[in-house]
Formats: sequence, C-alpha cells, structure tokens
Amino acid sequence: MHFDIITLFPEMFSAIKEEGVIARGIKKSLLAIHTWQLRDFSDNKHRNIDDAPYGGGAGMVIQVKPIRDCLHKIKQNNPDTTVIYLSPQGQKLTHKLALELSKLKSITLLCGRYEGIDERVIEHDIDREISIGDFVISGGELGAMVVIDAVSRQISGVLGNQNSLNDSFANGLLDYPHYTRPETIDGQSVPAVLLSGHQANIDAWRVKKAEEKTQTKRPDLY
Ligand code: 4G0
Repeated sequence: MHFDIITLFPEMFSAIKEEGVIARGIKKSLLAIHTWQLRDFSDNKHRNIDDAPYGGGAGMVIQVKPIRDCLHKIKQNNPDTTVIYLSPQGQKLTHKLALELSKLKSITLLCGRYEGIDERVIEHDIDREISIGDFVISGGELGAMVVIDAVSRQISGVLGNQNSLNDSFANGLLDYPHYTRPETIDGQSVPAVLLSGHQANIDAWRVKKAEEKTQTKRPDLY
C-alpha cells in the first residue's frame, strides 16, 4: 500500500514512519509513506496557502490552487489513487471500513487545518471524506495517522508473528482478557482454566469472556 499525505506538518509523521508496526511494514516494502508539504505548492514568496473566508468570520481557509497542484503532482505517479479528506463531517472509521481501504493500491490523505479547506476541493477533488470520531482536533494529521495504522495492520505481512484476524471487532466482539506471569500478584490469581493445558476449555472460556465483556462494556456492538 502506498500512502501520500498532503500536510502543513510533514514532521508529525515521523511518529509512525520511524517506530513500530508501520516502520516494519516500510522496511519490508509492504508500505510506502510519502509526505507532501502543501507550502511547497504556494505561488508566493511568503509560502502562504490560505486566505480569509468570503463572507467574513474568524479563521483562515486553505485555498484550492495549492491543493490541486499537489494532487496533480501525486497523480503523475499514482493516477488511480483514492483521495481521502479527514474531517469531522466524514464517514465514521470502523474496522469494516479499514478492511475495505486495505484492498486499495494507493491512498492519498489530505490533512486540513484551521477552519477547513475551500469547499470546491471537497466537491471536485475528493473521493471520500472520513472521520475518526465525533470530535474536533486541531488538524487532520492525527486522524491520517489513525487511518494509516488501522489500514496497514489489515495488510498481510505487516504484523509480525501475529495477525489482525484476532483484533477486537474482527469477529464483532471485544478481545478476551489476557494474563501473564506471575500466577498470583497482590492476591490476584490467573483464572485456573488458563493453567489447565486443556486448549478446548481455554478456547471456550475465551469466547465466553469476550461475549460477556462485549455485553457489559459495549452493548451497542452485541
Ligand atoms: C476539516 C478530522 C478538518 C474540517 C479533522 C477540522 C477531527 C477530525 C479539520 C474541520 C479535524 C475527525 C470543520 C472543524 C481538522 N478534527 N473527527 N480537524 N472542521 O476525523
């Protein structure tokens, strides 16, 4: 999967490019992440890419031209890329949507700041608008990183000796509880079945616990 990211803060993406699961996917050539500084597509010496809103009001709006020029450049190499805009008005990101996006060859993520971007970009240049949840954050960058992580872990080989089939939500349930050494700490013991060596009983217990946990913590999923 090839990710292109249009942003005013490309340095933020070092958080995922240099560490953890995504870094490993890049090393294995299963993932590529390319950031584009939107200011490089400014047409003035001040590198401005925004202006005041028509009709007045607070804040600044990112202009059409730099975004369109940047997308044009990206599409020279990736003509079939799916362009996604991160915004609170988008379709809610879920496991199911991440799995669907993981089948694509190339994704371009447009990160907004300030009050947003000129609506004509959304009308003409964006394939999908995605939201990571019903809240506002200062920019689309953290949202883009959430999308990249959720999508990348669905790509075969990106996770090391595990796979995403056991992730919470993959089977519609939350995860079962986990324990490791020691067997007892501060009077709290590991459930006996996990020490029994009886794998069928362990599997059945885990399914029961996953169902119980889903019912109490997330009845809306059950
Ligand atoms: C576009 C995404 C981008 C519009 C981005 C804000 C939350 C999300 C931004 C706005 C973001 C999310 C209209 C406030 C940047 N905040 N929920 N902030 N408006 O996915």
